[in-house]
Amino acid sequence: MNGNAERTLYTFTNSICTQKVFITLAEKQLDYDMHIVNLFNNEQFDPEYLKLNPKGVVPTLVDGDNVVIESTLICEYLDETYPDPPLAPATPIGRATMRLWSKQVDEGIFAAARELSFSAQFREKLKTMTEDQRQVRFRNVGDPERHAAFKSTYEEGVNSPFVLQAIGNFEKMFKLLEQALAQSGGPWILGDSYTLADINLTPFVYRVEYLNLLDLWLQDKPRVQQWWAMARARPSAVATIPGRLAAEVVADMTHFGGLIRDRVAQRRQEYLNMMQR
Ligand SMILES: N[C@@H](CCC(=O)N[C@@H](CS)C(=O)NCC(=O)O)C(=O)O
Repeated sequence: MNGNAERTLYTFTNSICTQKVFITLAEKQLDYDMHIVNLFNNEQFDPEYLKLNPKGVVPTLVDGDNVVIESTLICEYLDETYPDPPLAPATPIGRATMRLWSKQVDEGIFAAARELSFSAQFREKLKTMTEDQRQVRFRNVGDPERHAAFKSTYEEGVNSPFVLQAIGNFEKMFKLLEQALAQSGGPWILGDSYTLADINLTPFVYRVEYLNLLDLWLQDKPRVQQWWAMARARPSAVATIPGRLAAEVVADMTHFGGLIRDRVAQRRQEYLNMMQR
């Protein structure tokens, strides 16, 4: 990073979607400035910011004249614009396989990590707000499904049906990951090369690890364990995830995740029983 980069990344502390963009930028050794959009102060709904990102979310990348939103698309944009080192397979089928992983993140794993984080931690933060502040926060969650999840995880915590769905999404993803690694032969998801498939998953696996929950899913998955030992230690990931998180942020995730751990384990069993029928 430097103060005069041609690139600006709009983000917020511990934004899980931005972390994959951070890793991609680090792999490519690209400089950028960071602009903090304070989500707790509703800065994502500032009309000037909404001109860049009409969804009112982070991250947003401004690269010269180009404005790119959606973390998966930002990573692909960076890979195509700055091809060295390549982070996507050379063949169409390889890229389609890689994108199945980003789709899985965008269609389930992101929401799953969000629901677990909300029910463990952000719920506690919401409880410290005044009723008026809370209502503003609820009103500002633009999308009806997100609004329902937000309200439900606030009111019911881990007992929310959205949390059962989250647990199921992680269950399915880790099972598929074990199979994919067996098929590719590893060490990375698609085989020999580290790609956006690995990058896309890394922040979400870090999040469940920080929440003290990862071993619930990894205990019977030796290939995923090996993959994770390498993915979490990749210098680009170390520098941009643990390297950027303040000690108290990590301590909070570990503490609040630890409080829901037993109940998450019970609900995981509930999910497994339900799926056996
Ligand atoms: N699919 C989007 C999701 C973006 C997203 O929801 N970002 C979160 C932070 S990780 C956010 O900005 N939330 C705004 C809010 O909580 O109001 C992406 O991958 O960029």
